[in-house]
Order: sequence, then C-alpha cells, then structure tokens
Amino acid sequence: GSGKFFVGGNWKCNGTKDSITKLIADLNNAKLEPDVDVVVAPPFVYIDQVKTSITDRIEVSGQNSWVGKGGAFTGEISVEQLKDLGCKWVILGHSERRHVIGEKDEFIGKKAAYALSEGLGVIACIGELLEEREAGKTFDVCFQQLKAYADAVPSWDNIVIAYEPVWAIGTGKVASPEQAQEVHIALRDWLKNNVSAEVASKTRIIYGGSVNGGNSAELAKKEDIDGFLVGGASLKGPEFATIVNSVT
Ligand code: G2H
Repeated sequence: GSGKFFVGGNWKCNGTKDSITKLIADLNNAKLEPDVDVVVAPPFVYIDQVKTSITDRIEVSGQNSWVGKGGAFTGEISVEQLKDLGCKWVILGHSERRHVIGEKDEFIGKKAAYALSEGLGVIACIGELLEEREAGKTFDVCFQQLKAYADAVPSWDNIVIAYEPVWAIGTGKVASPEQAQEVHIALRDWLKNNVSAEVASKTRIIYGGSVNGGNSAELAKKEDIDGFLVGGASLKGPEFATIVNSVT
C-alpha cells in the first residue's frame, strides 16, 4: 500500500443530535490502531457538535463544499465555513452527488482545486455504474473521472482517491478484494502514466461500497487498497472501529 492507512466514515444524511451524541461516545471510547488516519464526515448541521465533542484522534470532514468562495449561494456550504468549524477534509464527487444531484466531472474538479487551495484535504470519489461495468467500461469511466481531478488540481499532496463502484454502494454487494484491487492498480498506473511516478506511489487509494466489519480485513490485505470510505457501517461506533483496525 501507499502511505498511512486511511478510514473515513461518511455518515451521509443520517443522524440526530441524540444518535450522534451516542456515536461520538462510542468512537471516543473505541480502541483505534495508532497508525491509521481516521476521519468522520457528519451532516453539515452536526459538524460543530461533532468537532467540539469528538477526540482529536479523529479528524472531521465535510460531505461536499461550494466551488468557490462563499457568498450569495443559497443552500451551499463554503470551504471557509468548513475550515472555521475545524474540518480538515471534504468528500467531493461522491456518486450520490454525481448521480442523484447531477454534479459533473468539471464542476467536481473545480471544487477539488478550490478546497485544496484553501488547505482542505480532498477525498476525491470516483466509480462506475453497474451498466458501465457490464459494458466493460469500468476503467474508461474511472480514468475519465480521475482525469477531471488531474486536469484541475495543481498538486496531489492532499488528495485521497476513493474508488466506490456505484453498484456496491449501500447495496450490501461489496466488491470482491480482487475486483477492487484490479481497479486500484489500474488507477495507480493511470497516475503513473499521466501525472507522475511519485504521485502514483504516494497517493492513497481507498475503497468504498458496502464495507463492513466482516469484509474489511480481507479487502485490507490487498496491496493497493490503502483504506476505506465507509457509509452505513460507520454509523455504528464499534463496527467502525473494527474497520479502522483492519489495517495490515
Ligand atoms: C459508499 C459508502 C460510503 P456504504 O457511498 O461512501 O457507503 O458503505 O453504505 O456503501
């Protein structure tokens, strides 16, 4: 693998003040392997609650951010605001934003460039739909989405790539370790050929899509799987800790 193991919990649009209080207590009490970057991404409205009560061991991320400086953009959340609340990261290009909300590659690339320029780390998501996989287009789709980031960002120092095949997201159908590894190594190869050998070897590529406490250890054994982005299973503190601790 490349660099430190990285596990993000993407809480999506879930939780209440009460359920999040309990989740934070569980996370604060959990034993986490020291050599892992651990990040949680709460819904925006709970970020302040999380940041003020969660252990410093765990960093906090936004689930999205506006494409430029904040201002007259009703309903949006700016990078400046995420930083003000103490966030270190932002998830961009998640498939739910691409396919439910309709965000496009170029827009996502611009968001990444802006967040990086302001000092936030970017969890840059990519991944193919089921029909794209079945049509043999997995690599084409992933490379095109990766290229949109590469075309927009000046540096890869603060980017983690999250490969999330859309057919595996929230479906319980996790990619096999071999399926994930095959794409991760192809992405690393693309970076080597299109960005640099250094970026290819240093950039962490994490897997997302139905990761849970029962399948993370097998996935983590694969050479090019450098961590996980976890949705559903990140809402349970002990299970999320198990996934963090599947680092090999
Ligand atoms: C993929 C993942 C987290 P889940 O979206 O980003 O969600 O683990 O629920 O499939």
